[in-house]
Amino acid sequence: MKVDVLTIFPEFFGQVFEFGIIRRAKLARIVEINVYDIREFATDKHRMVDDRPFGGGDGMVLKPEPIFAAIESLLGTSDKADYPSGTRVVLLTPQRLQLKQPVAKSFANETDHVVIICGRYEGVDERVNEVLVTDEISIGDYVLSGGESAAIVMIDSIVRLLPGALGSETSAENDSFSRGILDYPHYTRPAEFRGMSVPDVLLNGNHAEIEKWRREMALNKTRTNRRDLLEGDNGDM
Ligand code: 6GU
Repeated sequence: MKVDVLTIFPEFFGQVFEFGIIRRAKLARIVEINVYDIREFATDKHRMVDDRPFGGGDGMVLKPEPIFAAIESLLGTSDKADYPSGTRVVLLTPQRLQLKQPVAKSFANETDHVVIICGRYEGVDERVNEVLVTDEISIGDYVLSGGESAAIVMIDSIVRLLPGALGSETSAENDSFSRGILDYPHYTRPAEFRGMSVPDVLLNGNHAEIEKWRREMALNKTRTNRRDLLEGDNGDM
């Protein structure tokens, strides 16, 4: 999979993709992640990427020209009807579909090229949305200063689902949410720590019992912490 990030703050991404699973996926060539400065695609002499909103109001709006130029340079077209299959152009903005595990899965399973436009300021010129963007995505109901941190969240959630990214010793199947419920509690050594002991069932080597206990604990935790997940409509897709 190739992931291209368009941002006016490329330095923001510094080392974030250089750790753990994402780093390993990059080294294994499971994913390639490129960060592009939108300003590089501005052609006017001041390299302007934003301007005041028509109609008045606070803040600045990201201009369409450099974003169109960037998409044309990356995809060879600026019409989403002509994108190759498996290519999606995401606009990260607080006003849309929330990123949930099924959304991350659909990107991991159905795309091989994702271009992520990081929104900023008061917004992005709507023509970007109309013509270039296939998926508008938010990461949750709170306000961020821009889409950059959301892009990191989204990339992480997708890359760890790519075949081979987690290696053989772990599996995304057991993650919280992958089965629609939370994860069970985990323990490691020491078995006794400051008077707190690990549940006996985990120490007796009976795998069927351990499975059953974990399932019960996961369900209990979900009932207590996230009852909405058990009640069907939790906003997924
Ligand atoms: Cl994707 N962008 C911004 N600016 N704020 C957000 C968000 C995205 N998702 C939640 N809040």
